[in-house]
Amino acid sequence: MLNAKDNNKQGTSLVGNSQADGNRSMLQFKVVYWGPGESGKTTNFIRLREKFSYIKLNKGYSIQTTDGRTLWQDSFFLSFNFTTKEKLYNVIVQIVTCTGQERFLSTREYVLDGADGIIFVGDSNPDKIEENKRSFRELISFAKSNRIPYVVQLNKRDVKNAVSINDFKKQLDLPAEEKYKDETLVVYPSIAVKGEGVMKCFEDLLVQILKHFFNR
Ligand SMILES: Nc1nc2c(ncn2[C@@H]2O[C@H](COP(=O)(O)OP(=O)(O)OP(=O)(O)O)[C@@H](O)[C@H]2O)c(=O)[nH]1
Ligand SMILES: [Mg+2]
Repeated sequence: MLNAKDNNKQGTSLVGNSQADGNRSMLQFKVVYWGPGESGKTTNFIRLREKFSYIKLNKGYSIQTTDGRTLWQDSFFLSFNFTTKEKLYNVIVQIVTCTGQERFLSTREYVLDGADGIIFVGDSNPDKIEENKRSFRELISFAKSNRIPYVVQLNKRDVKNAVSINDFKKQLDLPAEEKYKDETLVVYPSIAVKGEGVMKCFEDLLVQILKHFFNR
């Protein structure tokens, strides 16, 4: 939930509302789920869409191959009110996932275009280490050069022999600490199939996007 705890922490308020109002300023952001093939990007997307059903603007769509892999992208929009410094904004967020399949690399560049924030979804399977590293390098080169906020999620924490969070951090060259100075996690553990960890990661990224926007 976009809840009171986060609101107080940031001195802001987020209230679900899909009614656009001509008197408010409108802001639009795009959040992209990025990561290696079959790490769980579409599963995150589906869980998020369920949890946000009360502020969803449209049903969204998924473009998949016949075996359920993302061919192009999944996409839906949500809308909520956001107050900061006593000014009210109507915020629209487009949430998209890109395909993890390397043969469709060119479509990923299109999906990333215009991104305001990125969630990297890593895979806990020990045989996915190299794919995690390769995909994360791609993301870093894009996000750093465009100064886009991103968060790192380590999904499939339920699998047998899951890589430890510390090893995953070493492989991706991430800080060993649990949290950054702003209290956000260096790695967000998740089990997207059960919906665990999906919301927290998304909300923390959203707060970073808003801070990045208002502090420019
Ligand atoms: N065990 C386990 N399986 C998961 C989890 N999240 C997703 N999966 C499974 O992983 C497979 C791939 O999930 P998707 O969400 O389609 O992965 P994706 O990253 O969108 O894949 P591409 O679009 O092909 O890149 C599916 O069979 C999911 O059910 C999880 O937390 N744990
Ligand atoms: Mg997918």
